[in-house]
Amino acid sequence: MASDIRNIVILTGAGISAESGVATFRGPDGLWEGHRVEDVATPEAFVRDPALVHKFYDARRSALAAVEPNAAHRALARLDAEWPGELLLVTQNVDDLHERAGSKRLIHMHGELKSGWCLRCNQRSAWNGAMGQGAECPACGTTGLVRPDIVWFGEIPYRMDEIESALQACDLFVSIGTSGAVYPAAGFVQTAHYCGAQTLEMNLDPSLGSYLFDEARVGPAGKLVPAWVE
Ligand code: BJW
Repeated sequence: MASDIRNIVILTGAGISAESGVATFRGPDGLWEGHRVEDVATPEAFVRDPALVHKFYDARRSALAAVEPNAAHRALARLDAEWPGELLLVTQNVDDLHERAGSKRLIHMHGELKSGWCLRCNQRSAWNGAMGQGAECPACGTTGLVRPDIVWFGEIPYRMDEIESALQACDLFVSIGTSGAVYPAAGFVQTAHYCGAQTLEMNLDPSLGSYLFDEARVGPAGKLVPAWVE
């Protein structure tokens, strides 16, 4: 890494977890029982058919138990532990593979599968298996009003102020395994670039926004990320 780099922001998407066996959203296998993610990941879908939405997230939550962090997650955790400057890992993923690999300076901008959000008292709590069946909120005791703590289309992602500040201050912005189809994450490269950062993409295929990066490396994250971190 160039010696003038001190502050790094890394954005990850579904592609970084693909080699762990977690399905991506928009690839050939990107449908869930015939539904597009846009049809199940919206507040309107939850009002229309909460059972379907809970089923979608229950399936994804159960699948988590069978997967492990891969070489790319582990390499980023190593970088986090050893990097002396500022570093922020922003993930769009709702799995917990970055923290299981050991990353600490981490923001889940689209929420977390293992968290529930009570619409009555506004508290977040660890998800328990019965929440989707109308179990009580552990904070206020109300039943049936806990939804998955996931940022759906039309909702504001978490901790945007911190992310924006980090993007404006970084010297290097790295995007890994994301199609660049979903905003605001797809626009981070432009913010970082306008604020003077170098920009690097690592993706299996060039993303929709590849042309915006100073450098785009094409290949699997499990190979590219450890090679970049070393
Ligand atoms: C590999 C690999 C390997 C595979 N190695 N790579 C029109 C224009 C612009 C914006 C909008 C618009 N209409 C609506 C909007 C806004 C909307 C949006 O962006 N819509 C688009 C679809 C157009 N965005 C929102 O609504 C967001 N909120 C918002 O904008 O609020 C307003 C606001 C915000 C901030 C400031 C001010 C105002 C909220 C978006 C919420 C997204 N939610 C989801 C679902 C929840 C999480 C979940 O259930 O898991 O998040 S959608 C889904 O897409 C999920 C993902 O996090 C997100 C991104 O997907 P990702 O990670 O890029 O995955 P894929 O599958 O698309 O791509 C995988 C990539 O990996 C591919 O490129 C592969 O090649 C690659 N790959 N194997 C490396 N081994």
